[in-house]
Amino acid sequence: MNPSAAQRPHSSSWLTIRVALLLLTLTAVTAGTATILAASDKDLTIEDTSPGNRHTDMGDFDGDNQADILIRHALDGNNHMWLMNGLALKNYRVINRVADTSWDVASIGDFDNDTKSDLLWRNANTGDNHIWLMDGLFVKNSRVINKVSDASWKVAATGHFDLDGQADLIWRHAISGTNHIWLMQGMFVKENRVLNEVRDTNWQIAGSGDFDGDAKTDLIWRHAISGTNHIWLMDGMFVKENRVINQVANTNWLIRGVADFDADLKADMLWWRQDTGETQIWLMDGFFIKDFRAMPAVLTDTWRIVGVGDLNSDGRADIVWRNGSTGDNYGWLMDGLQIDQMGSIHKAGDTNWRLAEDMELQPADDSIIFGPAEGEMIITPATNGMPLEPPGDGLSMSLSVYLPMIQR
Ligand SMILES: [Ca+2]
Ligand SMILES: [Ca+2]
Ligand SMILES: [Ca+2]
Ligand SMILES: [Ca+2]
Repeated sequence: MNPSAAQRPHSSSWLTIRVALLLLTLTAVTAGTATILAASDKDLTIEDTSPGNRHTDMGDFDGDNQADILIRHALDGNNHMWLMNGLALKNYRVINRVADTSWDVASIGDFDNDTKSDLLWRNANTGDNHIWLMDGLFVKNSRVINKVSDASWKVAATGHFDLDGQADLIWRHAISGTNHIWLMQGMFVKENRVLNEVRDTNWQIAGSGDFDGDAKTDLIWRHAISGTNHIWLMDGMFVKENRVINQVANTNWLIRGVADFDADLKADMLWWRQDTGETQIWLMDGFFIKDFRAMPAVLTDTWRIVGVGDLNSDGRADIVWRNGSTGDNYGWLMDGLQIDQMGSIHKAGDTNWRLAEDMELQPADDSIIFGPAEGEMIITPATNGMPLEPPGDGLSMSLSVYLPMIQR
């Protein structure tokens, strides 16, 4: 990464936030001199292969409380695990290859409560699902789980909803707006229930995290057209409270991470504006923004936020950037609204490597004029069940002897 300063001429560091219902206008602090990353002429890289939105929460695959990086090659299906120690690489290994690139990591979570993150693979063509229980650099166990043939079902969130320490899944149907929760028990679906329906599929689950500090995962919804945002505070499989929070009418602003940046045990939000490179963090207390700040704008369209997780085990979430043109990776170690330290992470030079945590970008429609805050989200009782099918064929795994591709 070229650390030289560069100025983005059209970078507007003022963000107007319309506060829903109160119609109060706040003004964000300016980003200051945004001189972090070098400018580039390249266009914004928008991947078009990923099956639906995925959150950017990183996994901790070896249980040392430091988030790790899993990267997958989009063409040959090789997978590499990087165990991290801050911005440094503690250890890495080629892990099992999944040659069929219809398979993608749909969820990262600790499904068996051993404090190590595991993987849910989903085949976008067949609807097959497969869990890998991970132990650091190794797949300790794997199993085909229930098939979901209808490709419109997407894993929309991963979290701990019933407090058994085993990560659960929320599915959203891209056409009907039906939502389901799977309570997981290791490699098995313990319980499959319908959640409240949100028929307007412009509502997307933009992230999940515990916003109110009750240790139960909550959901943040963002409307792709109006820019309205809703939080569902969850109590297990039920919505205990549902409120509009501050609107961000410009839908170029995307929520790129939901994680605890200030170690108050309440999830916060990382925003990234895809047309200007601006970033902003909201420190949350339930439904309320207790503090927020514009972070430095990243002055090139080729850098994208690809992961959010605590790289250095200080309890504060950090940010991983990847340059889609060069394969460079870069980290910001955060202390709340401050960047404590920043620097390069190892490089994966072949740009076909993708972080498993990365999610698809939703291109915004600039022609839409956005109005004032919309009202409540219409939530209807659920009726349509999700067919829970027997497991399918699963994925064929092979252990690759692919050469390491890590560069300094
Ligand atoms: Ca780790
Ligand atoms: Ca909660
Ligand atoms: Ca927090
Ligand atoms: Ca940290």
